[in-house]
Amino acid sequence: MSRPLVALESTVIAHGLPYPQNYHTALRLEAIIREEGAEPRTCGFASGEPVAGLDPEQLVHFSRSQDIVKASLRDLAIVAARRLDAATTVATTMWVAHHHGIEVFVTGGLGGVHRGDDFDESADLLALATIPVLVVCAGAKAILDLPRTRERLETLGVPVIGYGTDVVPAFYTRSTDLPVDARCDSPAEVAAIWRAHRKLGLRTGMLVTVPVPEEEALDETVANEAIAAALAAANEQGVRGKNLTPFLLSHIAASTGEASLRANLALLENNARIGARIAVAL
Ligand code: PSU
Ligand code: MN
Repeated sequence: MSRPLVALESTVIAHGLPYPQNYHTALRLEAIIREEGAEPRTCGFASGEPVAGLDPEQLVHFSRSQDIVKASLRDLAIVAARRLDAATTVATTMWVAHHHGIEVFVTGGLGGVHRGDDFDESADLLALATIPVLVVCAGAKAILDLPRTRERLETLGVPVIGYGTDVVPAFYTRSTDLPVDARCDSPAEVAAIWRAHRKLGLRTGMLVTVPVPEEEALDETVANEAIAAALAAANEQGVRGKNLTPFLLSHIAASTGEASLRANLALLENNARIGARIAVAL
């Protein structure tokens, strides 16, 4: 019997983490998924073609090159027509995964509604509303407006599952006061809800949120201060649009040093393990 497939994104590699940690992380996540009995498929666009399963050479290229485009949904046609190399976000990794018949996708943090600007809303939410893929993440990134992001997911009909938690985690930290729609404590429970979702013919994605491992979670005060400083810097320098998320993440990485990087790596590895187990349970 062939092993179940698990998709991974490439924006976190090309634009979300520094070199060389990004490359090592890409390989580590793939290894964890194999350990759990599934097959990893890191997604991206190579010379304008959608790829589910970048090879090690391509992963080096995506980790080191400064010329990798960050591609969300609105960029795909341009990337394809111009034959560009492009890293896929949550939104476009869902698209590539679905295109290749992959149902489970593991990532770190979801995009959502940015703070102070209700119109800057990630296409990750549109993708969740329209592409039937199960996305395992550590919540929406804490740099966002989490209550508004939670409301949008509800409006769009996206089930939000808490894996071992009753509240939505906040990426660097383990909790918020925002409730999940259902708590699951095993891969089998998640698999049962996803199968029901598909059987009902629902066309939306589903979110499985997993808190960052306790030992590596960022102190809440440290996280909030780093986020406030990053938002102030972005405002001052007029950073907007697709550059905003990478700018905020690298500002936080620089101001908290190792701590936020450690949290980021720990939650990615944990999500890979749980995502693979869910794929196996399916
Ligand atoms: N979370 C991270 N690192 C990242 C991202 C999220 O910790 O690099 C990326 C994901 O690929 C996500 C994207 O889909 O940021 C959202 O960007 P935007 O807000 O521009 O849609
Ligand atoms: Mn945006």
